[in-house]
Amino acid sequence: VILMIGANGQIGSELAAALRKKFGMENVITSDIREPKEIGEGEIFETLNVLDKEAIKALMLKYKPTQIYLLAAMLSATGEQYPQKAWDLNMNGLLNVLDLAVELGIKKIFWPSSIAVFGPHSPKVDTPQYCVMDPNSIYGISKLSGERLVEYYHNRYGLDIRSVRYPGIISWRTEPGGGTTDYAVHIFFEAIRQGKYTSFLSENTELPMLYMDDAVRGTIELMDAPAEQLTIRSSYNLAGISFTPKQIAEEIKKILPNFEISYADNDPRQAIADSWPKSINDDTARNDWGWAPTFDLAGMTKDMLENLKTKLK
Ligand code: VAH
Repeated sequence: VILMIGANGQIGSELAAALRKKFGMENVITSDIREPKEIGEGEIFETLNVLDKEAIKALMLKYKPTQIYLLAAMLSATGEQYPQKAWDLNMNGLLNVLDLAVELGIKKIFWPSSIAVFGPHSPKVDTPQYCVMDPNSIYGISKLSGERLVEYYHNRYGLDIRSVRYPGIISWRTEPGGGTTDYAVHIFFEAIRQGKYTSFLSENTELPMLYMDDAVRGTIELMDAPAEQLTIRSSYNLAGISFTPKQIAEEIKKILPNFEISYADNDPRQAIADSWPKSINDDTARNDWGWAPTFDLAGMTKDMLENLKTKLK
């Protein structure tokens, strides 16, 4: 039985669908701070505040999960508006889950980190698994601290915690909230809705991204890998496609020739994006558990626009 905490977000909602398909509806309990718009037939959902340790414990005793997926967090852009709340949610939510997992003997946990753990002095290109990491967003600081915590709880208490440093994730099923990389999602929604988009990141801002289908598959492949193969217990670098707003706009124009992009300047998210790498080296994930992305920029663009044409009709 899997308990997912923070299951209504951009990644959680699609991970939940994939896990239900793999393990059966009755074996996936989703939870989040508020009810989702709709709960599908046979789906089990519980409202849960990850900062309420007693409430988490009650759900764990009720459903006796053997795996926890902790997706609840405040992302980078929103975090800069409410840094104390972001730290509280991202760190104390994680600590609640880790301590309860030790107390109740729940071994397997998935917790996402992010390329936001890298900072201005980290290598910008082909950023390695280990390097200087001086994140300067509260989100990145909380994710770097979280990586140190999950590795400690693995070494000290034997928890089988697994983690990946997600790049910006691109998807069409759920509109994301509060991310710096979300321009790369909004651009597709606006290309269909308006035929134009004003990017809050400058045209040459190159960032590491990953298509949701690859992110979900990679996450499940990591969780399925034999524990003895895993050499990283902080969080694995994961790479997909690196591109700029200009490059993705060009790709969209190949399908929607009349699409127009413009650029807003001095958006606060630009400084966050400028502190992050342009591209990531994921050799360790490839060597340890066979990771490989499948979508390139053209394939992702085609899939996004096809699905959004239907969804936004
Ligand atoms: C964000 N989408 O923008 C998230 C992610 C690497 C980016 O952490 O905050």
